[in-house]
Amino acid sequence: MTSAPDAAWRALERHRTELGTISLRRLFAADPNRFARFSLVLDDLLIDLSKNLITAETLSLLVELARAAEVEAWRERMWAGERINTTEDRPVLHVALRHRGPEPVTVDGRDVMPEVRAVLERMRAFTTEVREGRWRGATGRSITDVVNLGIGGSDLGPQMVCTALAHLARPDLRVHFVSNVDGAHLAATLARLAPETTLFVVASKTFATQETMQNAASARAWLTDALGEAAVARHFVAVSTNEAAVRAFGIEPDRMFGFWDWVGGRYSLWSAIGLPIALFLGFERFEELLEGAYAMDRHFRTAPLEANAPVLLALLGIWYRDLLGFSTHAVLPYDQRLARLPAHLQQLDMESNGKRVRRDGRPVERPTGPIVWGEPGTNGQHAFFQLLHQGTEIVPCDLLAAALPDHGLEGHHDKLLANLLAQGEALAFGKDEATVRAELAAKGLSGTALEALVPHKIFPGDRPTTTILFRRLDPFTLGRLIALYEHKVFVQGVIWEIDSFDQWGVELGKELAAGILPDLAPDAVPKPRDSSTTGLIAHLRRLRAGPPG
Ligand code: G6Q
Repeated sequence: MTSAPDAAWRALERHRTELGTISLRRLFAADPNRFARFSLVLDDLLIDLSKNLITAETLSLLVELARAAEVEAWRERMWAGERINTTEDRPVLHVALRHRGPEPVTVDGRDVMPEVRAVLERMRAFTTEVREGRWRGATGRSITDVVNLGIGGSDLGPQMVCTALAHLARPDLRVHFVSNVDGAHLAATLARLAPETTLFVVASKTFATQETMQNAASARAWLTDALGEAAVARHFVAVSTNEAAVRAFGIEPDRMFGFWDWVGGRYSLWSAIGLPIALFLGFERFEELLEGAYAMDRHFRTAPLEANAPVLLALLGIWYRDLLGFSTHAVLPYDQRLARLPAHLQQLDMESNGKRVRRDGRPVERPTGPIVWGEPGTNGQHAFFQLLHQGTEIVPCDLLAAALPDHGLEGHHDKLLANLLAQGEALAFGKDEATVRAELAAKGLSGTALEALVPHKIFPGDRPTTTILFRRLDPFTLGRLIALYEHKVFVQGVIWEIDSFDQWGVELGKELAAGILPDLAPDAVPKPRDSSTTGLIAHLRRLRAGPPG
């Protein structure tokens, strides 16, 4: 018997064949209202889908797929606190962290909101104390530098937000993020800091991650060498779900900010993992970020699928990945402050939907999550945009920008926006042979010189972009934007029938390195392995033993 999703997939496959070559030029010519028909407005947020390779029928078939896959029911199961992260047997409730309404959010019949609010209140009190200079270091000086020690989900989100909103921070309280176990990262950061005025936030859900624990131990030694053991109490706080390990490290529970196993690492910036954000920008700004996400949550939960921003972005991604065979997706913010957004979304998307088996263990039948990558415009234009325009891969792109800047420099922002608009236009409509010939002729070229250049100067077009515009990059807008992508990833996971909330591939890395570590010691007898790894270990040991002779 054909299931409802199977029938919806088949209908899409037929539609894809019928469409043949999709020409954006033709689609725009055929419908003067294409922009209005294919764009979505949520307050000041505009999402223009019109430059995508879709017709109205494509969208309605995609929406049927979402319906057949029971996206609405899965969405409600998430909000109901059901254990939809099946392989870890956990609920998925990052939406509770930014829930601002009076309604309860329950897990196993228990409202989690009182605990969520209690942690937020402790974050408010602590961050206010630090920012007002009332929290003193061991020698009585106030804090000027906060160092977040965390990796992956305990680093990327808060770092991205702090980078994006640094224009709202005070110059006298700086924030630094150290993630890599490469000591070069911590050493370069500490070299600029004074122990007396530095506060470390050890951010680790498990409090067992090798990189973070090594960085925390080295930071602790750096501090105690200068100020003595007793100083740890004034210069270290922890964000974790593992109270016993935090205590064993020497941080008392009153300086620990907790969260819960139903918060995935890549979805945790809304929890106490956001502590560096609140320290850097102030707790009110952090709350505005939560408000923005909450606004997107309400939209996602209530808007019909046809007009639901995360759902539509998800469906476009499905169309490109599964029906048109595009394997990557670029996020191109025309905003230098969003330089870390591609890295955050890369983790969000690739860790969530980089899966090859379905929830029930059967292999997936279609490609799942794309490779997500990107850089801010206009920088990317002078680098990899060549491939976007004329390469053999088609890369659907998201172009993002604020209408208004938050700096006072004249002459910049219009140029930035003009570039975004020009790129979207060029990628969609290209440059045809007749235009190329006319341009070259106008430059005085003819004959074989002209003929030799023509093929190189043609831009095929039909390269899809989604443009996302907002008034300003403020905490509310950023919160709304991140939640938009989170729900997009959720919807895709439901349609692909995968568990978007586990990360066994990441866990593997954590185990493997621990097994090899002892074999690097100079006097170790390495365990038998494949000849390549064995050879590499031997070579490293020779290199580390010093120069030959
Ligand atoms: C995120 C992943 C992963 C995780 C890090 C850090 O979803 O699970 O990126 O956040 O491995 O883990 P800890 O917070 O436990 O140190």
